[in-house]
Amino acid sequence: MYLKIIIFIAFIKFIRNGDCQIHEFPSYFEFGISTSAYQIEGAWNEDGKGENIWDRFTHEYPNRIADRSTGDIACDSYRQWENDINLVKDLGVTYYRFSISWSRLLPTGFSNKINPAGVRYYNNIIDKLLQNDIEPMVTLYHWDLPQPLQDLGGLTNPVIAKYFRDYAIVVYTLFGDRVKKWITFNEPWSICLSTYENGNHAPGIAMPGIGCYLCSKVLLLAHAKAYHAYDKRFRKTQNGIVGITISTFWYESKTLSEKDAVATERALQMNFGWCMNPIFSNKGDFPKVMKDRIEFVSKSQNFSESRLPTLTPSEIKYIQGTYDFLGLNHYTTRFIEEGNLTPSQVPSFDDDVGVKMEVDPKWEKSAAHWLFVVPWGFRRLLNWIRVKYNNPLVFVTENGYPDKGELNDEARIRYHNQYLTELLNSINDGCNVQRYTLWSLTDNMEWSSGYTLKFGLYYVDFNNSSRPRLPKSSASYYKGVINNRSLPNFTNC
Ligand code: PNW
Repeated sequence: MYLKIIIFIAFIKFIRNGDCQIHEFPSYFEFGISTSAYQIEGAWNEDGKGENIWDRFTHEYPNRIADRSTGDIACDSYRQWENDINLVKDLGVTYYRFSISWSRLLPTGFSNKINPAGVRYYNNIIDKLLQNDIEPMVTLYHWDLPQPLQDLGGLTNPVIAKYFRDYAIVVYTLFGDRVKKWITFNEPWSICLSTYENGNHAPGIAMPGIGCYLCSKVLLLAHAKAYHAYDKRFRKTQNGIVGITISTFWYESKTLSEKDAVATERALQMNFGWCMNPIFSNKGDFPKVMKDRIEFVSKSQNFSESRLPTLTPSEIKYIQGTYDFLGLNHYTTRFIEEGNLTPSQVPSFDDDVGVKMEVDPKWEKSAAHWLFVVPWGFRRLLNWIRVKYNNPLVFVTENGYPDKGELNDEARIRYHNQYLTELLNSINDGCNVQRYTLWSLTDNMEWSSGYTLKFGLYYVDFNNSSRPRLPKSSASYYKGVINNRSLPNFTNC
């Protein structure tokens, strides 16, 4: 009889939950919120800060920014940092992901001259966070390269890797007694493509099919140098961890055909795998499919060698394994079909990838032309990473939804609830995801979209010189999730 009751209860549980084991976020799971320096700080030329590539780009080419705006004032967070930390605190998150402005700390980009006001600013933020039991999680490079380093060729010049390491050492030395989670770079794919392929981002250099690949090699070496420097000189005494944040779309094959499946895998490897493989795979190096394809296309375009630089055996070894965690930024999904595989005579990254990308007209749109709401793609991606890369420790470092700034932002709430549902499902699938960081605390300077797209849980009035903040409905939604450690209406395991 006793056994029958147990079987009956188990059966009812099974019907209600399917194969879903948990409805609540596990006790180790943490929620956070993120921002980046250029997007919020303002004070672009104050207290000794040097010029960076976004200062130069927005000043020199106002028409390259949707609303001709700049980050000169942005959210005025350079002044309002204390208020912002109060907003972070109010959400109930356990950590805050923000970035350090390289040129606020080292005005010329070089480590021989440190700006005391910059040191003070980040010390204040870190100390106030810790006083409030919020852990600082710090990104070293969120797109705002010091202009003098760009004048040397930026991330296409290998020497920049050394200057990045020097900058990282200054940062570890100054703040590493209190900061225990470091992210070297935010989104290599965005950095290398937006900067050097299409030139949509500062400094606006369009060198299709060439610049982005040079950038990726320098960036990987810079990351590895910063990682090894931490390992050698700081890990023992500071006891922190160092990772990198890689962003990716999820790509889903449009059909069941073999050729579309191959195209989809190539697209994933040339987006996510590009910098993931060299660091996180057992063998290291750029993905084979990527090397083969670019070599083939380059040769057919009459280049003497592949446009993708080679990583030497010692470079491969130096880069491989330089992570303690994977930072993952994810927003959206595309369907993939095989594209035109006959190379065009004009080199470009898209031509190298050789796929057709599509969206489903039924997918819910957002205010950003690139972002469609496809929550199931998040679960597929997390599981693909689990299988392909030996289930690494994943911190989701960004996930967010853009609108026009509505205070009653129901679409944002829906987006986050659905994406968090899929994240919980992926934990049930066995994925080692331990953190979720929502993008973003406040509305802010959305790069070449200026202030036309808003990702914040807090509204900022950019027409008012004191930049007042107001909580949106999504702020109380997120607070509730954090407080209950579960999702409203979590059903579809
Ligand atoms: C990220 N995509 O960029 C950046 O890290 C943030 O600074 C930015 O504000 C945020 O996402 C929202 O855009 C991305 O096309 C830009 O998939 C584009 C894509 C992904 C991330």
